[in-house]
This record gives sequence, C-alpha cells and structure tokens, in this order.
Amino acid sequence: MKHTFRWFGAHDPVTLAHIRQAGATGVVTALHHIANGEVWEVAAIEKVKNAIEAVGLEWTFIESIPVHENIKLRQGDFRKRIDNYKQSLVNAARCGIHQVCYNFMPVLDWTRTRLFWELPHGGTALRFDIVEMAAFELFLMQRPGAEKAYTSEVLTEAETLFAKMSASEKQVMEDNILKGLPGTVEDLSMSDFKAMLSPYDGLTHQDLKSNLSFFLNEVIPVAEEHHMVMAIHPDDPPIDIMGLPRIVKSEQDLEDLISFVDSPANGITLCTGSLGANPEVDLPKIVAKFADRIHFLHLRNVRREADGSFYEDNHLDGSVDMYAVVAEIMNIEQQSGREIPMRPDHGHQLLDDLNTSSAYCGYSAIGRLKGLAELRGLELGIKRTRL
Ligand code: CS2
Ligand code: MN
Repeated sequence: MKHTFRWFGAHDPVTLAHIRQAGATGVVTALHHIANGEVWEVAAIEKVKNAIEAVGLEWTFIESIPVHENIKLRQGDFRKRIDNYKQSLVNAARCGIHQVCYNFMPVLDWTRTRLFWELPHGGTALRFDIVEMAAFELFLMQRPGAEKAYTSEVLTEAETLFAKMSASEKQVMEDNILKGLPGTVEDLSMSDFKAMLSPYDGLTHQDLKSNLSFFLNEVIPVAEEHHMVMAIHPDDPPIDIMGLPRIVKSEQDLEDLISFVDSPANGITLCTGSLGANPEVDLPKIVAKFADRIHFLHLRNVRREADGSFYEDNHLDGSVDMYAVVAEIMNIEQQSGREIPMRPDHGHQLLDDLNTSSAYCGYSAIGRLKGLAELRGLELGIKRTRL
C-alpha cells in the first residue's frame, strides 16, 4: 500500500513536516478554500502541489472535489456545476494529479453524536449513538415522521435521555451533529440545515441513484480521457438519517454504482470504517469482489453495538477484522501489480493531541500516527510471512 495522510492545507495544525515525520510518503488534500461547485484553477492546484513537493511528499489523491447539491438533486444550475466539475478534473490532470475521491451524501458528510467521547484510558474517540441521534431528530429537530426510523426500544430510551439533558448538553449535541465536513463546509445552524434538507423532500433512493448515474455518465468519460480515476466514498454512517436517502452503504449499492458506467475510472474508496459500521457488509469479500474498482483505502475500525450505535476503536481492534482486510488488499495488489494508496482515516485524540485542540475532529496528529504505524506494521508482518 502507499502510505498517505490527510492534510487540510496551510491552516492545518498538523503540518506537512509532521506528516513526513509520521512516516507517510503521500498527502491527500483538496482546495478547501474554493467554494463547492466552482472550478479549481490550474494555478491554485499547482500552488498546493508545490508546497507538498517542497517537503519531499507527493500529492497522491484529491480528497475531495465535492459534488454540488444541485448535482445531487439534478436541479437548478446542475449542468453548469457538472461542467465546472469536468473542468476541475481536466485541470487536476494537467497538474499531474489523476486520482479523485468524492461522495454523494446529501447535505451532510459523516455524522457523529459525540466528537470527544472519552475512552477508558483518557483518550477520546468519535461516536455515533443511535439513541442520541433519535433524541436529536425527534425533539431538537422535530422532524415529522422521524419516529418511523427507529425501533420502539430506541424511541423510549431517547425520550428518557432527552428528559434529563441540560440545555447546554442539548446545544453540544446539536453542534456535534451539524458539524459538517471538516475543512470544507461551515458549521450549520438548525435553520440553515432545515433549509438545505427541504429540496430532498420526497426524493427516493432510486431518484438519488439515478442522479448519481447521470453525474457519472457525464464525468467518467472526461476522467477516462485524462487517465484519471474517480473513487466514491461510502456513506457514513451507512444508514438513512434525517429522512435523507443514502445510497452507498452496502454490497448491492456498490454493484449498482459500478453498473452505472462500466469503466475502471468509475471506482470506489474502500472506507472500512463507513462500510464496517454496517453489520451486513463482509469487507474482505468486498475487496476481492470489487478489486479492480478499489482505488483508495480509508483504514479505520469501528466497534458496533447491538442497537446500531458504534464508536471508532483502535485501528486494529473492533468489529472490522483489519488483518483479514489488509491481507485481501495485499492479494489484489499482488495480482494486479498495483500499489493502492491508503490513509489512516481518523484517529483517537491521544497524549498531546488532548492539549492541542485545534486539529479537525478525528484528524489529530498522534492518534493518526499511531494508526498509520500499526497498519504499516500489520502490512509488513503479512508481507514477511508470505515470502
Ligand atoms: C472522511 C470523509 O473524515 C472522513 O470521515 O472519510 O469526510 C471523506 O473525506 C469524504 O466523505 C470524501 O468525500
Ligand atoms: Mn473514510
């Protein structure tokens, strides 16, 4: 695997020099200052690329060129936004960057109810608690029909929980859930959020899949022409939340995705944390099945709980059998002669991370450094025992 680290740009307290010290050889980043839906100009891309190369690293993957909401909805100026997307792809290729991650999650990127959930050892992890999520939807957001999305046990627990929460605890819960995507989107207020949700009223999974198919049929030919690959990031968590359809959360969804455009350029980011939160997903099987479509790896573990909650565990512990996943990745690398880029996707806040709170949630230095170190050790161990 090619070892990379995510970098949020010049304002990231985890610097390029830190990333090099952590043992990565590549960086994945985006032009976080460009508004979603605008063109990435060559000069702006080159500037970031030069900064990365100046410290002896390479810009391995773009994560992400975000997809404008009008494209997901196929409404308004979506054609112009697709043209802008194509132009950004062409410009990235001109700068020598050929690998692009994106996602098709409506309104929100990943969603958690706790951003600093304390672990027994005093470090912190990200957590998604189904009872807290239900309490948010039912009582803070007051979404009509929300009760249909939860079991009666969860609804009862949510009611009990909400009744004993203080006003400030409710505020923290709202802020956590509306956190948005680190580095690219401003934190949302409840009224902004509701305004962004309303165009999705009545949009079904099938509608959203058809809009994704339309988008891919437009952009994949451009990617192919410029020897690029696109790699969709799965939905996180892999369930419908807030009444929004989520369409990249299972093996069947991945099959549908690749059927939209039959091209290796139409690929997947295998995020073991996002897909691994779905108990039905067999990750080693998915690696083998979609081998030639997997272009990027987000390696992270989750520990699933019986009610659908989960938290982010150590990279090598939890419900995902990371040994089995990495072993299968190494099989497909060996068969194809490829070296697939990976990054430790999120890490705990550990040691000095706990004193330097300015890093993006999930993206502190030491927790990710530990994740990368463990994953590299696992990889080396597998490699040496196979020789
Ligand atoms: C990332 C996602 O932080 C994360 O969980 O894996 O934000 C991911 O970068 C985007 O969904 C990709 O478009
Ligand atoms: Mn991920």
